[in-house]
Amino acid sequence: MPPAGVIERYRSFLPVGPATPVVTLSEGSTPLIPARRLAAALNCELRIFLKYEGMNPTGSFKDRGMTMALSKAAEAGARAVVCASTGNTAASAAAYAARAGMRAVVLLPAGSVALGKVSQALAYGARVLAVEGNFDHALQLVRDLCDRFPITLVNSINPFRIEGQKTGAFEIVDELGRAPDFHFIPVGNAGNITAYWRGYREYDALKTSGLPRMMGWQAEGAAPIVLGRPVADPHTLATAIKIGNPASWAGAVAARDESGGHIGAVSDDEIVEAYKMLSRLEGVFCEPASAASVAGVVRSLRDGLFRENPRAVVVCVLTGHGLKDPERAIKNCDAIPTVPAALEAVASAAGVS
Ligand code: AN7
Repeated sequence: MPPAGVIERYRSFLPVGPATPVVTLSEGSTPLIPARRLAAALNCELRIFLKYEGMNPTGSFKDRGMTMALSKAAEAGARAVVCASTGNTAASAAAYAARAGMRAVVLLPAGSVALGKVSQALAYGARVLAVEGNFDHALQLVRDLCDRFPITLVNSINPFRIEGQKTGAFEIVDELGRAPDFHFIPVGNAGNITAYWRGYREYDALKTSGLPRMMGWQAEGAAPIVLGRPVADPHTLATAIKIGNPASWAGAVAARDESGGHIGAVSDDEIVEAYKMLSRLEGVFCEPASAASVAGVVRSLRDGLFRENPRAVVVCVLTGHGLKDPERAIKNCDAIPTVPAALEAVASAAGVS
């Protein structure tokens, strides 16, 4: 059993000392699941693995960064933290702040956050504010707030967030025994692709574990890095990555260019298709934004990316749990038939009679 929490598991790689109070919920050590039925359905021989980050304590990868951000905030004597969020950062910040005995303030773009995430932020006791604007507006407000008032920013522009999140790459290499050939990952504010690339590089420098090509995926309606300019009014049903001006833009471009990778865009239809395949073929339920990584694999197969290496090792990061966005799951399916409480009716409706 690895030690509980990413700070203890990877302490020597992280900027913590003996005096740092470790604020943890035993995050990390998430499953790396082989996806053979998915590969078969895609008619390919790729060795696809799903890094199921929905299995973190608040249901997303944000917990890896938040254990670091809140531990360092506690070490510095902070009393309150704040973030702007499409939802998962808010849920995670609220949980780790509760754990640390601190106040959390979270700014959400009004009407654009999935239900599960809102319910979490409220349940963990954060001060939740709905901003009449999009994520990019909310992030600017949070930056200004932190310039003026004594409150610690825990968005991924906080460098400790990226430090914590790089542990995802360590776990993948520890489990595979080497880096994958390709690393597919959704891109929103671009902190996570920056973090994974840093993690792979640090491990490679120490263990010559190799480096993957970093394959980042944005939603077509929110693809500033692909377009090469900010998007003023981003839109996508994958609300987690509905971001028009990513804070870690430069980090994402560096990861792409240094690794010989690619950042592309997939449509909402492609995202939903991948989302359905994951749950129906593999029993792995992720939120729509997470499925952008797998939609990226489908697109890359079509574009012939794997022609030279059809049996490549491919990791897809599934960043958030499907239960984050129950409304989307239900919208994608037929209505549930209501039946009389009678055997014949049930057998007939079940399709077994
Ligand atoms: C499920 O919570 O930006 O590229 O405010 O929730 O590191 O931003 C969430 C982002 C991918 C993109 N998948 O990661 C927020 C927020 C899920 C996410 C991303 C997010 P980054």
